[in-house]
Amino acid sequence: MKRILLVLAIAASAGLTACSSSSTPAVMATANAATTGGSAKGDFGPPQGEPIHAVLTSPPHVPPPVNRNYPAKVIVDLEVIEKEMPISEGVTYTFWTFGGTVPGSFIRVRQGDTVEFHLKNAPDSKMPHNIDLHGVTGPGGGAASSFTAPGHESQFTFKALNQGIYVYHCATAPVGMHVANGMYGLILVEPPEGLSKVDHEYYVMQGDFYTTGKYREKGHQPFDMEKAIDENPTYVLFNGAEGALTGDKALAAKTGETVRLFVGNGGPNLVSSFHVIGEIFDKVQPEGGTHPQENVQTTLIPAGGAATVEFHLEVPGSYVLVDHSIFRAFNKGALAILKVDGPENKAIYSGKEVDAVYLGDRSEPNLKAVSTAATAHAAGTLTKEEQIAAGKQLFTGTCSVCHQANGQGLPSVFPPLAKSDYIAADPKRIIDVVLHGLNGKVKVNGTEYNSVMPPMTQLTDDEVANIATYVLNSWDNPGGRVAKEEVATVRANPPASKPAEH
Ligand code: HEC
Ligand SMILES: [Cu+2]
Repeated sequence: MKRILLVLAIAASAGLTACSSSSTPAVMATANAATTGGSAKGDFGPPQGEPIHAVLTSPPHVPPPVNRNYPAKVIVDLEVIEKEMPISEGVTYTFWTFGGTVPGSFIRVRQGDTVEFHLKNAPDSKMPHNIDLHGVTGPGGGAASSFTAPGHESQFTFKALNQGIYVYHCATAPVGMHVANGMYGLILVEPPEGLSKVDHEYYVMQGDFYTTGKYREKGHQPFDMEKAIDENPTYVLFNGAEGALTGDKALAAKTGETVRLFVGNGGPNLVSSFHVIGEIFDKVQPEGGTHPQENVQTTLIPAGGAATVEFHLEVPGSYVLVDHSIFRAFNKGALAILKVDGPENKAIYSGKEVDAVYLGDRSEPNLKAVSTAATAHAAGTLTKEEQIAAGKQLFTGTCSVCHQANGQGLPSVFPPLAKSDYIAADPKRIIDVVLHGLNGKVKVNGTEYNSVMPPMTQLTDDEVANIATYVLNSWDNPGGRVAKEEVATVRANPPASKPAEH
């Protein structure tokens, strides 16, 4: 792989290109400063040939290489669409998007191209919008020339002087709010000789989101300006939704292949410590710059910045993309999966998949039952069976790590929930245990435990209610039901019983 890169680099520096197009004269970086107002950088002269309409792609897809050896006029048509979409299972948010997705459509041009940019704002939009592309040389990066009211279109033209991977975003006041609602994406300006060939290119972009409700609080969630100003996100996500890149939407590759990720960070606030668990980046272009760094574990991606990372796959399995500010990964959603198929390679790694105990409900996301229960609750038709089904899914992500999927616990470490006489003695105390934790001596089924269960205040009221109902109706426990409202009452009160026997 390294050798191929080297050969390409030599070919490029010798002015050769791998392109097949031979009819049009290649104009390399020879324009003189006088004709370009002082900057010869990337100005390869006027556009040649017929104008080209840029291929735009939705994440995680990347348009094909431009495969061109001359500067062209490239027309980009991008529409701003405000729309409600899921941000997590059973949770919706009104996103403001470039092209209907978060992040927005991926744009790919060649250094030296003249880009004629058309920004449309959908007629049913409520807000005006504009675009600031970090790959533009000129005040505002296009923002001032692209302010567009609902139902209107604006147009401006720029020359892509610098190669690199650049963020674009809306810059309409209040800027933070437009960005927080998902208004960002990436534009790749290829070097004249193109990028080295890889087997897969993917588009991944992190963003932080601020909702009035808690993480995974069901229903439609409005934007919370105060949380945004405090830089205290409810969600930190790759590609705009929890689960956007897990399960059957995971990124895919095979062993023996090379992968290039264009990783952006829209912010608005957080800096990403981007890491792929179980991989080492062979090559990173930090901050989207030209000079690569090699053999990198974690790369910092600033808000409003991007990086290109490349790696080669040796061992099959699930590789987890995270923001290594790790609470964001496990408690705010900043987690994606690259699924690699192929034969085991025991000489490099002995094997075993990343398992559910580690990834919780994210390894095989199947939280349908949870949103079904939430919808039923809102409609006032929630049944015990729906609560049990939802609780079972949630138990996998939260309680099974310690108490085990079968409720048996681990001898002398984690007490059993199965046929627990501690639960039977007072079924509703389960709410208190989950919300406030438990420590000190407890006796369960004749065995004494003296350990600590941390409080799980991050769970929403309906999550606690459903988990408790599931536990009460499983493994010979006494049955019964816990309502969301009962959980709210316990949460509002200080630890009800620091029981005397502890
Ligand atoms: C990090 C490990 C851990 C997790 C996760 C955990 N527990 Fe516990 N749990 C414990 C420990 C340890 C105890 C015993 C505490 C003590 O010794 O005072 C306990 C005790 C309990 C008890 C009372 C004793 C019994 O066995 O009946 C209940 C009920 C319980 N947990 C329910 C839950 C539920 C429901 C969840 C998921 C929301 C959960 N726990 C998650 C570690 C955990
Ligand atoms: Cu906007």
